[in-house]
Amino acid sequence: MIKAVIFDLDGVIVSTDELHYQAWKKMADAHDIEFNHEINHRLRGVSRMASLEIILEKSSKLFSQEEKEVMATSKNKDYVSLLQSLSKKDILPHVKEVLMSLKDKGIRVAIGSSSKNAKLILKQIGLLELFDVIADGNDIIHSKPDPEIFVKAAEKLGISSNHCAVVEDAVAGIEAAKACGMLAIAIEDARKSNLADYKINDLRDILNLI
Ligand code: B16
Ligand code: MG
Repeated sequence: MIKAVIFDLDGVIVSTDELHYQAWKKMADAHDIEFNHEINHRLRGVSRMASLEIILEKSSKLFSQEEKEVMATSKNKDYVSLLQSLSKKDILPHVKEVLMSLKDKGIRVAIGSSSKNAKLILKQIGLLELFDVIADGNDIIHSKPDPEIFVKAAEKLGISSNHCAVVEDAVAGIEAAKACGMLAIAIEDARKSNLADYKINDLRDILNLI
């Protein structure tokens, strides 16, 4: 029996893909590193430092850990300033009605996001207060596909993993959910995953599954 649904943030609740792209692009251009939307797509659900490593695959130059920290910090500074433009209108379709319906059924709702900016993003789109629990990039050491983020969310909820469902748009997120025994619901890109328990086209489909 499912008692809680843990939502990934970026790609499920709101799309910040293009803002990540613009901020990484500025950093990559400054270092003459090739970066495009295709590479940006590989960064979905991947932590900030792991994203940087993917971008640096295109660079022939080797960077020290210190230089990498500077690059990631500068990208994040630009990304955070771009986040100021986010508002309610950026909430993805049917998010609010699904959250309200789940809450009406007595099912608790949580966020399990790799982003260290998750709370800022939720505040910008006016959904911060709606979630019972938020587990984000600040709570973990290992990012998806490691299950740590969802284990943390379940701990914060006080609900055991086998009573939790995860909604994810990234294949790595589905792997993470299955690695800790949760029900894995895939939307968008995550539908490619063979591990998903359910593949949905519309967020409202969750209401027929739970
Ligand atoms: P930050 P999610 C992820 O969010 C994004 O999909 C990914 O592109 C980003 O690199 C990661 O958060 C870290 O974000 O730099 O803000 O800490 O999909 O797990 O909600
Ligand atoms: Mg995502």
